[in-house]
Parts: sequence; structure tokens; C-alpha cells
Amino acid sequence: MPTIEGTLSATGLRFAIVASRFNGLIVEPLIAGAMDAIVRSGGDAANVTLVRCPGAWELPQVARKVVDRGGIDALIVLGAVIRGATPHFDYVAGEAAKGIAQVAMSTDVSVSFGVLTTDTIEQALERAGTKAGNKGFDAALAAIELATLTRALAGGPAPSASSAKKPRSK
Ligand code: INI
Repeated sequence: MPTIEGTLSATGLRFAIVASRFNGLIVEPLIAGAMDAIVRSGGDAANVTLVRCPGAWELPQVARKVVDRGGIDALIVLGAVIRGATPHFDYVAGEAAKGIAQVAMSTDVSVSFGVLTTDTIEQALERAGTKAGNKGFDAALAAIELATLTRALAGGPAPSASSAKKPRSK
């Protein structure tokens, strides 16, 4: 059956990572995980721009500005919202998710969502490179797949991991 899909090759792709400083203990390993995924997928660290903002609530407005600035194929949005004793969590997490989705729907840039929303710091740590993996790594893989899918849907070449390594035929 005809199938159009992306690949996990980051070769030639240009990225931005927008990351919040709040809960830096969690967000810094998410950034490291995203970089690890990009480089291990054939991407170039020199083609990744890191943009930092204060907290998760600010992520959508900064994502919007980064997309409008141009020059990127994919945007990875990283943050960590951890529930406290007040309803603040719900406002911050809700606005971050809604705003990032709005940016994603309004641009051809591939946008992935790597914002943790957890009840406890322990749950967040589990998802930042310990027993539940690294959601920054996962968000970067999603961005790579989406960017290559976007190229494939537009009829352009979708670079594949295998084609990058194939020896040239003589
Ligand atoms: N920002 C976060 O990124 N994570 C949180 O858990 C959080 N909590 O719980 O308060 C948080 N708040 C700050 C918010 O994102 C804004 O930076 C702040 O309200 C200033 O606009």
C-alpha cells in the first residue's frame, strides 16, 4: 500500500530547542537528551540553536518568535511543570500545552512537545534520563520524524538513516 512516512535521519536538518529555566534540574537533562538524539541521528550540533525562557508559561510566545525568525526545519519545546499545593500548575501546564499546539498548527516548521507535567519531582526525574527514559530525547526523535515526513509530503527527498550510510555505487 502507498505509504508516506518520515525517517529518523537528522542529516541536514536545522533545529531550535526552546527550553524553560524553571525546574532546571529537570530541564537541563531534557536538553542534553534532545541533543544526544539529534547527533546520534546524524544531525550536526552546529545546526541546533538553544533558546532559553523563564518558565513553561512563556514557552508558546518564545516558540512563536523562534518560528517567525525562520531558518529552522524543526522546533523542540522542553520544560517541566510540577504540581504544587495550589492550582497554579493547571494554569501553567494548560497554557503551555495549548499555546505550543497553536504554534504547531500555524506553521510548516515541525514542532514537538517535550514539556513534562507531573505530580512530583520524582516522576519528573524518572522522565529526565532515569527509569522512564528521557522525554527530551523522545521529543527530538519526534521532531526528526515529523520534519522528514513534512519533506516527504511536500514531494522532496526524505533522507533515510540507511541512505546516509550507503556506499556510493561506481
Ligand atoms: N514554570 C515552570 O516551567 N514549571 C512550573 O512547575 C512552574 N510552577 O509550578 O510554578 C512554573 N511557573 C512559572 C511560570 O511558568 C512563569 O514563568 C511565571 O508565572 C512568570 O510568568
